[in-house]
Amino acid sequence: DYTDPHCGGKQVIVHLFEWKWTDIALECERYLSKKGYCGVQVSPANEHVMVTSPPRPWWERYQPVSYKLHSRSGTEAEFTDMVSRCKAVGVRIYVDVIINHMAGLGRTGTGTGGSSFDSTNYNFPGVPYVREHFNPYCKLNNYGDPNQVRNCYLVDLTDLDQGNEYVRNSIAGFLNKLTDLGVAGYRLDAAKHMWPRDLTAIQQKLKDLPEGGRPFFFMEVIDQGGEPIKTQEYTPNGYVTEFRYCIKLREGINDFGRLGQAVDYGWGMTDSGHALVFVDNHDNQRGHGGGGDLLTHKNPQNYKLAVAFMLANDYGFTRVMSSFSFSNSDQGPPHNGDFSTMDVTINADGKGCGNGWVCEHRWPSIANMVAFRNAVAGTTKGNYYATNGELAFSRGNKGFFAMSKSGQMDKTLQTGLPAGQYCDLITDCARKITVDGSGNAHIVLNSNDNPVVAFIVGGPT
Ligand code: LM2
Ligand code: CA
Repeated sequence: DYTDPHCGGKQVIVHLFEWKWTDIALECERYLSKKGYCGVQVSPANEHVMVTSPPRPWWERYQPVSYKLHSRSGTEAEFTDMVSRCKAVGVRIYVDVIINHMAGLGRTGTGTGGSSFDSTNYNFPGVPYVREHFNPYCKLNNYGDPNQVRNCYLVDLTDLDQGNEYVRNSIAGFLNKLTDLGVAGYRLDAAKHMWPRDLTAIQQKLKDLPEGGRPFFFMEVIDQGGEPIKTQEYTPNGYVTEFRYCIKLREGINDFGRLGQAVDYGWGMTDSGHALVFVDNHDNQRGHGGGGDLLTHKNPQNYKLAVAFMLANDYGFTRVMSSFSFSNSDQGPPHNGDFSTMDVTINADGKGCGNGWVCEHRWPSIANMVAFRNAVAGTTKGNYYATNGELAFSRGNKGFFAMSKSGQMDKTLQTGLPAGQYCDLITDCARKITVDGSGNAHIVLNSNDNPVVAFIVGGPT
């Protein structure tokens, strides 16, 4: 079973996209542990190409050169320090691993860890991999053909043959090294481009975590309906990304009346116990990887509502995106003159970041919903109320959530909760809610900044 994230029942991970290991270690200690985040998806940790044209794009990290732990985010020593410091405060690390391919055809030179490579000749001495470890060249241009999707070259990236025993052992060795360091799981990049049976064979070569249990796996499978490859082929291997939810959440924020149908099993959406869900990811927020018209930090008001709803709703295992600001879709992270990644600075109010880092995971309507999701885990929705611009529901008899598109609400609603005084989690108790003896409460929202209210039984009062 590859579905346990190993974080003591916590329910939310955050993708600290392109952050340096030193900054992630600090964020675990000063913030994520206190807010109840389960863990962090980190950018690829292994050695990758350095692309000069365009200058150092974010996507250079999706072209591996070797499995040495030396990337744009830092050295092996820094990585190791981050994993153990985060783990010590109860925050786990999930590594984005690229095992479908190595660097793109035609690329040669030296990687971030000093290894030479020559994709033209299929030579990656840092692993090492040679010609026989790759599938024969064919261009991937027909997503209607599962054989092509698995065996041909995605955007000319040199496609590894995961049916080859040496390749399987090399990949397993890489993952086992990360497991030894205390990593709790993996995001499998381009899983759709690998055969599920090969992933199973690789998983069978993996160690248990030092504290016991199988590593957590979530596979990137872009299934938006309409292609033969389905997320369900991968659920035996762990969680699978559910990209249709991104579309459903964007539509539902336009008209809250549609959020009741945000999970559409008629459309083939993944069962809740295997769906890794998110409002946007590092790819589709910039038009890559199945991107389109989605909600991102660039539309902050609707974005807050979408993420808060996702965290309140009873579907999937949730991932919050934490971005850097960008104006073109290739642009890499905020950098110094030598292209080294800039430090993350924290704003004085703690609710955002500087130096070009957006830190959506610190926005109150997002960050404070983590405690809500953790508290109501295992319950279902009740007392559902929705109009075009207002929405509210309870989660079992443990919590109540409401949001308003305009930021305004003045409504008496059934909460399903025991009578008493409750604190709004979003505003750290600046708003208080009284539930009367029949379970009703007068819900008042009047802030554009915090268009969401959430309270839990057993929370602060
Ligand atoms: C994915 N899913 O399976 C991601 O959705 C996708 O965004 C990734 O591509 C892909 N896997 C590989 O991990 C990203 C990026 C591409 C970029 C690749 C490799 O979206 O634009 O391709 O990483 O860095 C770039 C160039 C492309 C070129 C390729 C190979 O944009 O034009 O293809 O490098 O040199 C000739
Ligand atoms: Ca492949």
